[in-house]
Amino acid sequence: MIEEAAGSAGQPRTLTAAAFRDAVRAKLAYAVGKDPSRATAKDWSMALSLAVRDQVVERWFESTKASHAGQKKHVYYLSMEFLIGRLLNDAVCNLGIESQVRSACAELGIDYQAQLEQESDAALGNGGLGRLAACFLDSMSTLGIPAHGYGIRYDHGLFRQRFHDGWQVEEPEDWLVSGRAWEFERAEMAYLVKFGGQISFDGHGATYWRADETVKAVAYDTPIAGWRGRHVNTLRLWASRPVEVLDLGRFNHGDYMSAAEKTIRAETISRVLYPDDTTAEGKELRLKQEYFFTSASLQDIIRRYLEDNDDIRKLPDQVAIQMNDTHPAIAVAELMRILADDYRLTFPEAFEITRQCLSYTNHTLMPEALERWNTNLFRKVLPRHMQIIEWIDYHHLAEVQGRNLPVSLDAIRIIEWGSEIKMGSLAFVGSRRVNGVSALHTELMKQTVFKDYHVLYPDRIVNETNGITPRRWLYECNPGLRALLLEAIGDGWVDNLERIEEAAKFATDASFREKFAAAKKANKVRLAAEIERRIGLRVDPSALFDVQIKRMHEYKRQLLNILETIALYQAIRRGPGAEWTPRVKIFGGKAAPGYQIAKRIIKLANDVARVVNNDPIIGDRLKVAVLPNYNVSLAEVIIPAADLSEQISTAGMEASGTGNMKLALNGALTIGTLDGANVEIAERVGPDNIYIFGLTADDVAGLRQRGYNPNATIDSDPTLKGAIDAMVNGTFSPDDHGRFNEVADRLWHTDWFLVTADFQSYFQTQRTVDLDYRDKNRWTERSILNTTKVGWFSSDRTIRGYSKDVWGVEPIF
Ligand code: H2P
Repeated sequence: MIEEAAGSAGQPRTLTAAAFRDAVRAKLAYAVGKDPSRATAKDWSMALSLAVRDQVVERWFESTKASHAGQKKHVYYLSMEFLIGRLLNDAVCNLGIESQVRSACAELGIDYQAQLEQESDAALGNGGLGRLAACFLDSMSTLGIPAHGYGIRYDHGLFRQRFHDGWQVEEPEDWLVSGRAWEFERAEMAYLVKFGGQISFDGHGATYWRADETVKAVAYDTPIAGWRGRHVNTLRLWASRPVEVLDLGRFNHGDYMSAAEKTIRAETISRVLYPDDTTAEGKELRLKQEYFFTSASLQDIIRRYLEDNDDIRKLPDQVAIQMNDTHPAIAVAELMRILADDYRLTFPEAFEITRQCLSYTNHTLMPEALERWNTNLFRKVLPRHMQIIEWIDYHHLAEVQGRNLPVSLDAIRIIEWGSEIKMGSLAFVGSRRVNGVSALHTELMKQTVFKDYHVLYPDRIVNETNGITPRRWLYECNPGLRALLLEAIGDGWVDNLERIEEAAKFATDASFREKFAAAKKANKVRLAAEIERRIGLRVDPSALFDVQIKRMHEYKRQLLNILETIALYQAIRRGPGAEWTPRVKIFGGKAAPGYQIAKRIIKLANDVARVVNNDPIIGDRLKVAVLPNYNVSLAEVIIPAADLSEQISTAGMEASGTGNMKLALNGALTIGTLDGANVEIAERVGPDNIYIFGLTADDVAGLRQRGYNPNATIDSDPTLKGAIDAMVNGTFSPDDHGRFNEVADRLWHTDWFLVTADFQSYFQTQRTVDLDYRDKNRWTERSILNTTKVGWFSSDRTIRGYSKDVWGVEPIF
């Protein structure tokens, strides 16, 4: 038994190191089944996690009871992605038991840090969208907002990235292979999800859906503890299982493969995140995944609601459902289907209830991400939903026609020309609120993609600028800076990040500055060791660490950064004796498996790195580190060590960005365009503490409308031309001169992302960075101002905004 002083909900409790040590020993013996003398590092890490989990679970029960008893409105966050990362340190820090856990580990002779690294990353997401969902879970628990996250328990999350001769190779991620301490399988918590088949009506109002295929969604629950362990919410992920485990008849006839066929088909649905959807099979699988988790979640939401309530019409009083992007947008039709077909409400009633429950977050204006489904495929997989969407579209149009407003009817149609369903439109029409993720992005939503809808529903679009959790992104990942802040201003900033500004006054204090610089240096030493361990490259920790970490995408313009690297390389070669500011360019990011040009840009980065890093003329003046398999855990090592944060997207294209916030909070200065949340970061840190360059969103729109011709720009800029020429003359690809022709051709001919248009301004700004970095005191001062001025970007602030403007919910304490 663990001795601890009983704590009531909301009160931190005390746990002794000795009690915790005994608990770990007991877990090792009775849960893992190992003797200490035989236990491997994995076994210890499992025992440790299970002992910590016990601490979470007690609070979890209390939170669940409290949220039922309080009868407060509950949030359900539906997301195809949750980029959780590791959970052990998160739980330990949030519960405030770090010192006991560390002492217990020391007594047991195990290294806490090494234990943390045994845990595999839950990489159930792609980039910012999935990580945002994970930060929101932390904030909802911290603030006491009763909530569930709902998603898919992929057997394999986002692929593991390896470089083979500089090319990206994708391998399956095996995060579940050595067991997972944090989740509980709920075999009894299962729902049937149907696909395909026929719809019939009995003439008395009843509708029957005779499906072709039915699978079972089984729940796996992970408790998510908030800061100070006051409240614990649930992340419920669905795994797809067959309804019948085995066709015993076929099996007994020796037909073993086909006996298992249904199992394989069913389990395919939760097999991988983002199956390649360039094939018809891939598209169908993706649609099934989206419906699968949405349907199971909605069935679960209604079951929970009916445990405490009996009038289905009052669902919106208790339930706020957030659709994270368009992936769960089928919720609009599914909730209507359940209300109309299972609870026999009329369509107009069902639609009104649905619209009051649901809200939708848009994360990008790029057409590729606003999903569209071919109506034939859709009708085949979800015949009943097709009828419902036709009904919504028809009645919505009819209603709008009656209002005589200046909108284009074509633009507001959900089903375009009878052949495609626009899921962004479905989500908009079926939502109570629709939000963008930064001020600029929300404004652009109103002016472009959702222009006509905005005329129809001027109050529906709201802005909720993204945020990040300061627990994971400072308190846990940056112990040096954490200690310094605790010493200087106490721990109030962890509860309310805006209080971090209390440390701004120390920016000019020599002793604080020295300690701040020392913490940064220690983080850089740690990253340098990690770079050497991962790719065998030695870098000098006193060089400027220049970081671009994010999904590989043309609009994020890693290519602009690489071109600048080439130009800098050429300049150093021309004048090695000049005074150069040593720089390490650090890249991390994965390209979608089917995105050929992005994969070629990764190869370019690796080719440039090989040449630059091995050129004796260059030495330590410039190094390029392209780190494979960028994920949450690697981000936790890179971010605290960064001096410069690259946020260089084509203006108007990055909805918000959240890496920009994490890096600034950890003291990196941003070099960026006026895009996404960079605009709001610039307002807060002030123009002296950020490097803004390049075209604005308005400039970009204007230039694109007039028609941009990159030829003239390239011809008139020898630095730029020299860099592009080097890409195609074999400097970096002596074995294949033509390897980057296509990349260069795009720059010469269309350059949709305006890399060439922004190059000169970017290059010059980088030279200012070089000069500024030499003044270490001044740089540290500005770095401190970044850390202390970006407290507003806490996801706690974002969640307060959603709670008030979007969900209408209140904390339970
Ligand atoms: C996306 C947007 C980001 C945004 C994030 C969260 C899709 O993430 O592009 O601008 O900050 O959602 O709202 P990402 O590109 O990192 O995959």
